[in-house]
Amino acid sequence: VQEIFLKDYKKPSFTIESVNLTFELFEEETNVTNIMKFEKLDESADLVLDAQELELKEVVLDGEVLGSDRYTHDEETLTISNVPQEFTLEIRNRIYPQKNTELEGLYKSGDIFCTQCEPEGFRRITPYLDRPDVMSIFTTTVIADQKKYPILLANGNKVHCHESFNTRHGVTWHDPHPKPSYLFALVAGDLDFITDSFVTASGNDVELNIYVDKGNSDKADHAMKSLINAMKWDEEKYGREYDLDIYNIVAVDSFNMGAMENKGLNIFNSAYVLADADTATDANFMGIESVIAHEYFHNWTGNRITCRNWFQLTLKEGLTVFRDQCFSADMNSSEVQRIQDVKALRERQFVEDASPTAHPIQPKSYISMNNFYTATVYEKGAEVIRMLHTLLGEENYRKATDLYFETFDGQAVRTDDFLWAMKEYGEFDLEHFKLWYDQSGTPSLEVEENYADGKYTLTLTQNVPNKVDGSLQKAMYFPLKIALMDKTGAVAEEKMLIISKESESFMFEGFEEKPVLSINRDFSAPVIIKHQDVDFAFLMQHDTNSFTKYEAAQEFAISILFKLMEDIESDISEYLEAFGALLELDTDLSYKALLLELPSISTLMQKQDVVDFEPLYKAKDKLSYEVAKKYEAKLLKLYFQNHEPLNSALDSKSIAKRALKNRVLSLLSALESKEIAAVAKEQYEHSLTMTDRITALDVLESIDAELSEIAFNDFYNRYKNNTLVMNKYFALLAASPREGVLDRVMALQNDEVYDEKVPNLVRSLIGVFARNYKYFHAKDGYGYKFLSDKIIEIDKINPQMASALSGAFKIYPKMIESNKKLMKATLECIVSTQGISKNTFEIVSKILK
Ligand code: BAL
Ligand code: ZN
Repeated sequence: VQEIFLKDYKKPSFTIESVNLTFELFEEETNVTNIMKFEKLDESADLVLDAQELELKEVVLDGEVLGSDRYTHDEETLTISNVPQEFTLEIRNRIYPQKNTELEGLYKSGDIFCTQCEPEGFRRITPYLDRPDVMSIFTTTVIADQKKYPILLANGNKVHCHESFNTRHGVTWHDPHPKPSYLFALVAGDLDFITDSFVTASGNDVELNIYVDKGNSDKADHAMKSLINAMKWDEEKYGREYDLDIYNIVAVDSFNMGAMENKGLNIFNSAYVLADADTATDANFMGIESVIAHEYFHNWTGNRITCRNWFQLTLKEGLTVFRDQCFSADMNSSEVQRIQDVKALRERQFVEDASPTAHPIQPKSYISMNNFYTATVYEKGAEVIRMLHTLLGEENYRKATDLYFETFDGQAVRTDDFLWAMKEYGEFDLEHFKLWYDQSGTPSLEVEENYADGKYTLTLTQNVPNKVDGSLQKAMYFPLKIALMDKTGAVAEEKMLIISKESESFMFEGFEEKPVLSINRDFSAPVIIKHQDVDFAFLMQHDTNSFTKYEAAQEFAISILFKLMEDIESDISEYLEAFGALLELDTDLSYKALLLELPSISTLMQKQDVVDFEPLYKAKDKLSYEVAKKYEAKLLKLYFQNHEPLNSALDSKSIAKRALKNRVLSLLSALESKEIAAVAKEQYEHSLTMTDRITALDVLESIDAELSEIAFNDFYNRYKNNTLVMNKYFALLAASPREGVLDRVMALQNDEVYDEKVPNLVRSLIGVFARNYKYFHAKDGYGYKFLSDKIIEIDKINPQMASALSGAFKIYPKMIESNKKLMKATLECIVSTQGISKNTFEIVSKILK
């Protein structure tokens, strides 16, 4: 396997002025004709085109058919020597989309032809300089059977419908914007669609279409509404307008990612398009809003300005995630959005950053680029942009992004170029800040407080963990928002500190008594705060920052859970009192739902030096039970106050009520009582929303096997023809807390709905099981054995899916010895498998190192 290094980057030796593609789609094969106009930039260079799994038919250079002695074609490339300064190359090749189970390049999702080219799928379609810094103008003609594929789409604007001949028809699309091949897209199918329009700030009329499987067009309205909101938001917040006459979105069921921002033709995993109250949860609706916006925002941050090489991925992903997070915050509750973003960061990225696959947001090398679409590049990347936003302030940040867009439009650039624009309007140490792009691991910040004679001194000591290879890393540069409060909770001082040294002290004067510290407000930096002797109960009640208030509630519970791990009979009355105060809090209901959530097992696991799940579950079960027992009556009252089974509206108040009511029901499930089971049963049977039904099923599954089985059977019969809902069915059962889950997961693989070739289903059943720590990490090792067998099997079908599943083993070095031993054996079995993909090899071999 070959490792690619950032330091080896070389500019392309050729440019491609234009590309003219013709696709003739058939049931067995697809014929591709690719006419490219080249210009040579480097006199001595051979033309080396990327080409994978292509059946080459003909190569024609400036009208002359080349004999096979004029080029070499191996597994990865097509090389032609002695090419002139300027020339036209026409290549004909054949591909087999119907056999493409990797879902990269051109493939079939059900009856729909579709593409996925990022990062390196285009080379599986036709020979090309398949790298993001080669940008060209694409014209694409798609020809297919008229009846089976009435809809034919590609990037850009539709320029020509060809007259049908026999049973076939064709359409030509032209994209006037130069783009790299990874943004190429094609779709052919018999699809329903909804249409709308948007008038840009400059008065251009844009046609908006969302294409879906037959019969699903009534589920695309929320996606359309989200698209229109995103278009408006980007004009207002960033001054960015859309630049084509048409914007198409197509939903497909088999897709490796969430969605893809192809120019003018986004292709989406149907999970991020289709929704109605009966089949989608409130969280699904939010997810759709955010992913639709994310892909739309890429039009400027990704497409107009793209990445010079794949090491720059966070240039477009970190920035676009930050943009979609801000959009969602503006559309919904900003305080809830921030907490949820941080929760997701910690559950996915902090875990990755503490694992053998930790890498900087700008990695220095890769074996398979597919493995670097990570929480680090995306979510930590977004936190880095957020810190820049904090350092510059809203106004200067806008000036800096305007400068970035003006300067680099139409180019393939580096994160350094973005940072240059930020620095033009910001007063900060750019060189020092850049460490965020080069170093891995989550920094922690130890807090020490001193108070004497009216003076308060805050000493902060930074610790950046060593790199994966053991080498030392330097202290980082970041903004840290703090506040000092008096005993009534009034803020005496609110400040943004700049942290840049390994250890530094900040002094504040004029206090009559020791102030209370609220630190890392809004989670201004993606660091771990280590602070002893904190009065969490006070902060839970009085902190004026919604994030740090939430944080105090979590940290208090975490400290109590660790106390319970030491002694299950520990006194927890202080915590219970504080929890009781939260119940009384008069605040936004969706925020309250978050405040009442007990820490997840994953959160607790991250605080253990050596991970053992058994005591974590035991402690959490105990705390959950004590909370539910003490506050049963109050929780039930809160439940019924907010339970509106016949309300399926999507306004923020209705969503918040459902969030709170369902949180309360989940808390009450710890009682495992007949009464709560009856409440859940009632909710399952009579609520109109999927949000309510999902929680009810989850609760029944944890309390009452018999009632659960009845409800799950009902659910299955009701939704077995809806794959998106069946994903939920599989996921709920795979996450079950009940004994015997592995056997049930194994049996579910034989269900007629389950299909190992559909990534959503694999993620729901196998992926979710691998996060069911109690059973995945079972002491008999069967969980590990099951997953590794699946990885080896799925690797042959879809290496990207297999390497994603391998991520569940990242925790290996931190596990207790007995589990580690079992894990090691299964991991070794994976890497030594004959023909294992480079994707899976890269992840598993890093874990084993
Ligand atoms: N570019 C891959 C999918 C996404 O991040 O939007
Ligand atoms: Zn993206």
